[in-house]
Amino acid sequence: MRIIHGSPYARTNYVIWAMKELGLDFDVNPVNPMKGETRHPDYLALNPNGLIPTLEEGDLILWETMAINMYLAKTYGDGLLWATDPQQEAQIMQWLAFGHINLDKPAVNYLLHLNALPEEMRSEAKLEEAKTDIVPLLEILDGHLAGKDYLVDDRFTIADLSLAAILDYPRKAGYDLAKYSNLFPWLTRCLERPIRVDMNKM
Ligand SMILES: N[C@@H](CCC(=O)N[C@@H](CS)C(=O)NCC(=O)O)C(=O)O
Repeated sequence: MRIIHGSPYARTNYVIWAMKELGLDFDVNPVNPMKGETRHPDYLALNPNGLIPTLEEGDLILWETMAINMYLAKTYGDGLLWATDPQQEAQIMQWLAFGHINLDKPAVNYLLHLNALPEEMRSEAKLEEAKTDIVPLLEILDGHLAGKDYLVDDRFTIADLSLAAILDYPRKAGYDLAKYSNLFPWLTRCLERPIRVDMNKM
């Protein structure tokens, strides 16, 4: 039995997308941070950080989106979402770290503090910080993608999936990504995958 605890509108969607691409069966246990459900003792017993998502797969309890998606891709995505040699594996990990450690915070904060959080929780300073911090990261990605369809090995891997899911937040918030002539077609290519299109309809 595989359960993803979280909300499809939060970072949980990165994991749901990966499981769907891999053709894995799973149930979603809805956990809503806005209702305080991440602070419930039963949830904290699964994830002491009180954050979503958490993956439960048999005896395995795993938190941190990057670790969950690496585990899923590595375990079930041989030659599909994961690497076929150690150098590709290292490059996938490089881009995952870049995405989850560097890009995720300004990308998500841009949406949250622009309009997704309730008005009283929004911060103009955090929005400005996100706007400043995201620019050099988008330039790095755009530069890397020149002449490439995908980040690593010119095929769709968990690195593309994770970074595209991260960038879907500012895209949905109307951030002008179209001016990045390499990044934008790549992002469109990833987000137009049928599974993602279906997810974005929900
Ligand atoms: N580094 C964590 C971040 C998880 C995270 O911040 N999740 C948000 C929702 S997208 C959350 O649970 N927020 C609730 C809170 O901050 O109390 C990961 O990638 O899994």
